[in-house]
Amino acid sequence: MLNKLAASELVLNEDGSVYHLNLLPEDIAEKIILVGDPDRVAKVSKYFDKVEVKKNKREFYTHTGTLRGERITVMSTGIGTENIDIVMNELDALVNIDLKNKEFKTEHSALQLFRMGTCGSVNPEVQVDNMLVTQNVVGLDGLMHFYQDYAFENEFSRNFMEKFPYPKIKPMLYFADWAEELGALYKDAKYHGNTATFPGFYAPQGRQLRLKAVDDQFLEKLNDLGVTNFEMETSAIYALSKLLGHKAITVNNVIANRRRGEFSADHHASEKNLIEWVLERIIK
Ligand code: R1P
Ligand code: URA
Repeated sequence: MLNKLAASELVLNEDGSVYHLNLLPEDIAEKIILVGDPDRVAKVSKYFDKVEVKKNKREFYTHTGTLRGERITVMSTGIGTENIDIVMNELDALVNIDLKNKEFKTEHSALQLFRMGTCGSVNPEVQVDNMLVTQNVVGLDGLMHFYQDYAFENEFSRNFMEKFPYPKIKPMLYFADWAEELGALYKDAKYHGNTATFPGFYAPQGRQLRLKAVDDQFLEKLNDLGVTNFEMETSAIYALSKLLGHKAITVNNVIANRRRGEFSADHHASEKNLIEWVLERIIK
């Protein structure tokens, strides 16, 4: 691979910022909270002591400031792993590529990434309005089929792959190898789960409005294989962080229990609780 990147490969805006995130290297902290919903960014940054950077483009909103004296960034990713492809590559470019010369830096910088999201549960025992940290993640989206060096294996993944009953779908499995360093964020979570990341909200998550899903027992079968919950970003966050040398963890608030047909009675209060719960545990 050539060290110097062509203008078509690393696309920059007129001010030198990365193309989609619209950010310059000095706009981000080493510690970054990723949320799906752009509206959640201000709900997080209102807890900061001060906000120095507010930038946005498309669904990517970024606020950077300090909290209890520590520099921190909160950014929205929008929905889905295709957005995470953009977020991870452009965040990495901000710290590991010299944007002016379009050359890889010789010294690697590692980011700490915390996805603060929402999820549904497929396990009847996993109750709404509680925090779930993703231990293993099953990517049922297709993003990682396009990258080299993506295979990660452990006991959960071997068992899952052996028994997964849908030959047309190729799952990709990853896991959090950062848990011990996380302290209270990991220890205090009510659930440590195995998350499925889906490429859609309806049939991929077993929802049938006017269209039928290929298997109306899909969620039950995933639960039988040890899956506790599902959402739409974590597989790509874990896989690309690992490949790019960053540390990532997902904490999701469970807002729906699909097996019991329950939804959080007040998901705004639940979101506020998620934000306060995570901030309390990632800043000393
Ligand atoms: C679907 O409603 C969205 O909610 C979940 C899913 O992963 C998907 O992005 O997460 P966020 O609440 O973080 O967006
Ligand atoms: N996020 C999802 O992707 N699905 C749900 O049901 C809830 C949150």
